[in-house]
Amino acid sequence: MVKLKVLIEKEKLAKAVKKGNLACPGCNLNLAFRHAMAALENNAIIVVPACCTSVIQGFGHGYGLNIPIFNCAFASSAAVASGMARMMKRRDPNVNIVVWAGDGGTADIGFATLSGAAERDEDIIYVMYDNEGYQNTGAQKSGSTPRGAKTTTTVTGKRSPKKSVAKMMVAQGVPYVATASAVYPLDLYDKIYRAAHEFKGHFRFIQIHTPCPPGWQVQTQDVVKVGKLSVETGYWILYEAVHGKVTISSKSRRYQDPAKRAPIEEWMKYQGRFKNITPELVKQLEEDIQFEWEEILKLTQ
Ligand SMILES: Cc1ncc(C[n+]2csc(CCOP(=O)(O)OP(=O)(O)O)c2C)c(N)n1
Ligand code: SF4
Ligand SMILES: [Mg+2]
Repeated sequence: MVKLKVLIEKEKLAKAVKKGNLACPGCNLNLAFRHAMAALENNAIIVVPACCTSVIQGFGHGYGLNIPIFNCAFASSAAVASGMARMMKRRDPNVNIVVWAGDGGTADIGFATLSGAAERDEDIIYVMYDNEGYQNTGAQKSGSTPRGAKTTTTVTGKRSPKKSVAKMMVAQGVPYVATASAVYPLDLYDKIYRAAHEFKGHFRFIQIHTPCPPGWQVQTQDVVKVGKLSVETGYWILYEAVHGKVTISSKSRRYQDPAKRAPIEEWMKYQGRFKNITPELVKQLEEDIQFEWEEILKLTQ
């Protein structure tokens, strides 16, 4: 695993995220972007559909991210990146073409182009940063919102489970799939680095969990704790899959045993989106977690 000192040095060199940009205080997406660009050594062109990142990047003198960005229509990210990757193959094949899209733009609106680009094995790294809702437009529910969470479109709590996009990519046979979290930067760095260096030339998919203070109604000072509890409760599983074979990452390994997981209530108590959740929905959410573990563990064999 990369050393913290190296990550800090590389972030200083990359300077991908400018100080005082338009992200909310405590935004984990902003952190994830910084860590990811350090791993890519800024050798990338980023394709961004409408999402919080397109706000954070700003425009004109307010430009908040220090890297070439191409903004595209919501559903088209993976198609736009496919064209770009093919052109760059002729001009400068070493450049990484990276989609950086939200969960709404990936699990829902951009899923068709994502699946198409994966099937064609385009030379793209597709990053889905997962803040579990359409946060830029005021916290609506997405396919990636967990069961029980209140959003402005699920006012009594979402009734269906979180869509498992990374697992769908594994099922599609994508050469390299990984899940990561903004609050485990070294693990995140390693996965982006590996995607860029070991699997260049192929389609790669990385889903990064990025807790969002306003959308999840979490106090800024608690956001890292909530990110860690996402892993410690077993809710968010960190893993890598190479050509369909899953390896559970070290930070998640012990939580395959349900007895070692932190209680889900401990995670929910910091988040206003779970306020007054019914005991029935809590139970169903716990069942969702166990189901996901069983599904992922089957892929390790
Ligand atoms: C075709 C289209 N539909 C809707 C919108 C409005 N819109 C802009 S950003 C956004 C939310 C995006 O959610 P997500 O992809 O999860 O990114 P986040 O805002 O959470 O970062 C929506 C609905 C749009 N720009 N284009
Ligand atoms: S709404 Fe959430 S993801 Fe968007 S900028 Fe604010 S903290 Fe970041
Ligand atoms: Mg989102």
